[in-house]
Amino acid sequence: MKSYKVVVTGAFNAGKTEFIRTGSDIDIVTTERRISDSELADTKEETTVAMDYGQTRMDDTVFHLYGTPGQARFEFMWGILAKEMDAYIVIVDSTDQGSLMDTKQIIRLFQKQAKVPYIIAANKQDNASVLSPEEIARLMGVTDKVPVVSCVAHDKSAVLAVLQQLRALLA
Ligand SMILES: Nc1nc2c(ncn2[C@@H]2O[C@H](COP(=O)(O)OP(=O)(O)O)[C@@H](O)[C@H]2O)c(=O)[nH]1
Ligand SMILES: [Mg+2]
Repeated sequence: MKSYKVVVTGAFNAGKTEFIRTGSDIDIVTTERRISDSELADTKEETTVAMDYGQTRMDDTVFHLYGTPGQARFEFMWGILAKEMDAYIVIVDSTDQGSLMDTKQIIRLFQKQAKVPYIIAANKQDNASVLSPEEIARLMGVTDKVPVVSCVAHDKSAVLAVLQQLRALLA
C-alpha cells in the first residue's frame, strides 16, 4: 500500500474543506469556526482555523488529505501542515478572478516549503459564469508542467478525478 501526505490549499472560500469532505472515505476532522471578520462573514459562516483531515483510498494508494486555513492570519499553520508532504493540491474558486493573485502567492509560499508535485483544481465549474481551467492557467501564468484540472468539490467523481491526476504525477 502506498501512502501519501497531500496538502489541500488555496485561498479563502475556494472549496478546500468541501473537497476533502467529498473525497474522504471517513468522517473528516475539521476545525471550522464562526468567522469573526465581518467582511469575510458576508461570504460564508464558518472557516477552517487550523486544519481539515480526511483520507481517500484508491486501489493500492491511500491519500491523507490535510486542508489548510485560507485566511492569512492562520498562515503559521501552513509550514506545520507542509512538513513531509508528498504533494499538494491548490483549489481555485473559478468564479472569483480576484482570488487568483492570492492563490499565486500561496503557491509561491508552498514552493518554498518543499519541491514536490502539485496540481491546480479549477473548482466550482458547476457555476454558470466561471473561468475555464485554460483561462486560469493563462491568468496565473502556470507552466505547462502543472496540470490545471476542472473540479466540482461536492461531486465525488470530480474530486476522485483530481486525485487520480495527482497520483499519476506521483507515480
Ligand atoms: N457551486 C459550488 N460551490 C462550492 C464548490 N466548492 C465549494 N463550494 C461552496 O463554496 C463555499 C466555500 O467552501 P469551503 O469548502 O468552506 O471553502 P474553504 O474556505 O476553501 O475551505 C461553501 O459555501 C461551499 O459550499 C463547488 O464546486 N461548486
Ligand atoms: Mg475550509
